[in-house]
Amino acid sequence: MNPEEKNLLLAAQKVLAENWREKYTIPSSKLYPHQWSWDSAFISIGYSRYDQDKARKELLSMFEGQWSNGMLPHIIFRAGNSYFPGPEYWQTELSDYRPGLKTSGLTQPPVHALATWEIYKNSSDQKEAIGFLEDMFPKMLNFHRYLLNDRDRENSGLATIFHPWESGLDNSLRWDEPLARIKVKDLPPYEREDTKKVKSDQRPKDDDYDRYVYLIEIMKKYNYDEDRVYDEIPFKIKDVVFNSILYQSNKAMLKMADILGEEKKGIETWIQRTKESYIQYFCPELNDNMLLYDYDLIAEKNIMERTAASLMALCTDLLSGEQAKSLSSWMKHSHMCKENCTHDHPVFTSISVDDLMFNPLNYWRGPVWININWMLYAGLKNYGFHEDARNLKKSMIDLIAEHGFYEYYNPLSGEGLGADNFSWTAALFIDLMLEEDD
Ligand code: 2M8
Repeated sequence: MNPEEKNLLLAAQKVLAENWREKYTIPSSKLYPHQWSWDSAFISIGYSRYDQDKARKELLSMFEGQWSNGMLPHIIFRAGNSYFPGPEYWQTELSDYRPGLKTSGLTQPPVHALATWEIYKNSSDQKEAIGFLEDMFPKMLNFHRYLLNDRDRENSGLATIFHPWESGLDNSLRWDEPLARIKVKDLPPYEREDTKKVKSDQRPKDDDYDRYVYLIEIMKKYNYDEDRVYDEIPFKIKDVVFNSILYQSNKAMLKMADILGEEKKGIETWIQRTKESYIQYFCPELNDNMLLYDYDLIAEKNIMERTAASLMALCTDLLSGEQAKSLSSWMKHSHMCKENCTHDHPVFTSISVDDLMFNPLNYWRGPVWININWMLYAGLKNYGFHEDARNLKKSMIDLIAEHGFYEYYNPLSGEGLGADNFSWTAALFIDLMLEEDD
């Protein structure tokens, strides 16, 4: 590593050190002062490269918020800092399943088993690593059981999300149509905190927030009872990103079960079920490019928006070599890449730059996100597209080196947007810098 790279690595570690709070890491002090679920998983992957203790604490502390029905909430409210909606708004005491800690009442993509596997692989102390697997395995099994039972009435091996926040890609173009159908009634007054801290043209619209809040009102009305919410909530999606991650996480669970000598049958059944439904739900007419589209259970149709989510099959092992090749060549020549952008970074945008709805500044509606690119990078490597993977890695590193550790980036200028000193950007940067080259 040259001195410049060393400095960058130290800068990334400094971001994490500043955001570390005894046993967990906040995503960013400016906007997100609590502990978020999939953030914690990505962050722990970064730590696993240089501080195993923090990596383990990060994930274990996240599971302190797990509900007794297995649900892992998307936020644990740790400190008294201002964020809307805060614990007093969620009122999770309405649920019989809530834990002792204050949490939100919905979940986020299950990246945790993938992260646990990375921590295990990167550990140099075999005994500690196994002890960690032993601690994590039952917790994650409960979480996945919740997702594939309570959240899969269709028995499809694909979990249903009830809220855009559960996708992690909050105001993605994919949710416009399902949200537009929702008629908001009797909304209690509320005040947004986010737009006091970040320019509003980089954040979701007020109309979207009304719907986010309204969906929580429905969950509260039914005391967070999964069955009743499943019946009543007007947003029910089989999300392609969420389920690609869940499938790969189950594969990681199988490897852990092997090491721990745990029963594998249940996990194998889930995997088999997902395998049988994945293409049928997400890729109804076998298209040459293998692009994927979420399935809207209420409208009973796919959401035909081309976004980074359409590429996520690459992060699973569900494609044949041929299918992966056509998806990757579509990626290479598509408007996701820099060919059509004016700057030097061939990183993937959250939606196509030539989509009419593309907005280079607004959150999940155009900007570049490092976690998405990092997952696509892993996918390219797994399918053997090493040169493409190397190029993508270099571009991510260059983008961050030039512009800093931001939440997201303007794909046309590279400018950092949203929150600064953003933890998962720093953590995944560390992972890229410290991984061994193929
Ligand atoms: C963003 O979401 C939160 C709500 O969960 C928000 O906008 O307030 C998303 O980018 C989400 O994926 C992420 O986990 C969270 C914290 O970084 O911020």
